[in-house]
Amino acid sequence: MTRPSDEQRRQMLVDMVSARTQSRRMWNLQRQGQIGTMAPIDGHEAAIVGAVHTLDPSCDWVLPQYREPVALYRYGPEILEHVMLYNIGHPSGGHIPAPIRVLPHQISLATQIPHAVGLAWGLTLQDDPGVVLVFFGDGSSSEGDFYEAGNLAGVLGAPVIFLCVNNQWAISTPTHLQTAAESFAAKAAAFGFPGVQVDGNDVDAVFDAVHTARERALAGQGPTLIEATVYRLGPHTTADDPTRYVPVEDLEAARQRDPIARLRAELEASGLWDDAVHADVEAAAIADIDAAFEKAKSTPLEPDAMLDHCYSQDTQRLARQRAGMLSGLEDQDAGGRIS
Ligand SMILES: Cc1ncc(C[n+]2csc(CCOP(=O)(O)OP(=O)(O)O)c2C)c(N)n1
Ligand SMILES: [Mg+2]
Repeated sequence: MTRPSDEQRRQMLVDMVSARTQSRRMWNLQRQGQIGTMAPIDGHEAAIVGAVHTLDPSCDWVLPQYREPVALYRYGPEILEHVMLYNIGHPSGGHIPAPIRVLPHQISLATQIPHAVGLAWGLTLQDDPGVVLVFFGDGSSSEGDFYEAGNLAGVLGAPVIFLCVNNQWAISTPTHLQTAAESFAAKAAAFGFPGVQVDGNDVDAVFDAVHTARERALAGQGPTLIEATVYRLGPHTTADDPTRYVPVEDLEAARQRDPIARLRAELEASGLWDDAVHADVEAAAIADIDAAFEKAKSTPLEPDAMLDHCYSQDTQRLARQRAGMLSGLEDQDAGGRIS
């Protein structure tokens, strides 16, 4: 087993606490009508942070679903600006500038998975070092995209790590209605590569599993499917009321396995964490998300930015759409509706 060092574990807890704090801050901003719908991270922290801490941000890529971006500090604090631009509905919210190797988060379920395989294949063809880590949920695993991408990755031996965060729910659909398979990891058998299950509340176990998968990928041995089992401790999104379908006793039992409480207790026992450190981390996290929010709000509005980065050069059709959009907005401008 590859264990993270004490310093890595301390840094992982910083990232986990920061992510939960910022997610809760975003929840409040949404309730104040200041940002759009958001998906709370509570319960997913160890699965995301433990995985991302095995990566090398100078060569490895991350493709998130929609719950992960706020936990991707390892790839740079600029990620928060993307999160806030997206959440205020800014047209630039769909793009993360180079050199950050994180693709924008994905709402359309599972579409990030074929992208990940294509990206990983491209790395191989270009002889680039690095691997691709793609996150998706138990619900996303029912999409055709997952099966097509898994199959192709197996055939190509692409350097990609499929990380299925099984939080037991896809909005209100429980896992027993999601699949009749023994596990989500078991699906790797059909693709011809290993599938492993880890306790996603155990940051060390996640670190070990993803580290092993990365070593395999770098050695040219192809993909791995990892199922990290967690429990969604909050609502699906700000638009959800889980009290209508989540059994109270299941939620209570899951709270006893809270990934942050678990790592915090271990680090406190070894003198690496205390209440004062915790409070400092939370305060810094709030300051950072508030700064990102202010920056997003003052970012100039370029409505056609949403068409950038579709192709290296606009196709003729896209160029027509861009021109039409801008002239339409000018007309509105003249009518004083957009400033
Ligand atoms: C293609 C597609 N179908 C349906 C939806 C609606 N939808 C949004 S989130 C979600 C549940 C996804 O569950 P899961 O993949 O387990 O991720 P989780 O929210 O649990 O993290 C659904 C069905 C969607 N966004 N995209
Ligand atoms: Mg789920």
